[in-house]
Amino acid sequence: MAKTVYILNGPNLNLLGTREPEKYGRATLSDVEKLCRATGKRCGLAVVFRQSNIEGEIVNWVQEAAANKAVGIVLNAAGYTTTSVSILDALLAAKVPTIEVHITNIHARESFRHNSLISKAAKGLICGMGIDGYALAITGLANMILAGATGGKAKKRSGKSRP
Ligand code: CA2
Repeated sequence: MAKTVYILNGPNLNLLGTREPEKYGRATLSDVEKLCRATGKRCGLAVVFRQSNIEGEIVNWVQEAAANKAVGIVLNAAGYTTTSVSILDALLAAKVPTIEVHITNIHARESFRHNSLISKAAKGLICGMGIDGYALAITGLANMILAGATGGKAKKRSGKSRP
């Protein structure tokens, strides 16, 4: 069975492509999902893609990812990034390698966006690369899994080029 990555999106990301395109671009959340599915396929990973405006739902999905032995989580916690101790605690308990993603460069924006609580539980952080950040995160997780750097056993490459 294919290894699975969970792609979790926080509040207001359902509005992508419909408002503030100068900040977040013109791609919709459905475009992001397509990009993640295509990238997952290229990397041999199954993709679970979700968005919620509700903090507890994101906590439940992090727990679900751990229960289902997901090999990784790509998380854009959006506005919960700087406030949610509950999502942080869920990630710390889940111990699933997590890449934090932000479409914009949070460090070039208002200072209240700088202090991510999520980063304390993240293996990596990608920000400012637009929606390509999601594809980079999935590819990075796939490479980490191949290299055995996520806590699992090292795997031999198939001889094909890197995903
Ligand atoms: O850059 C990112 O991906 C953010 O996580 C986006 C969050 C923001 O609070 C973070 O500081 C950085 C906001 C998501 C809201 O998304 C919208 C998309 C289109 C229109 C309005 C909001």
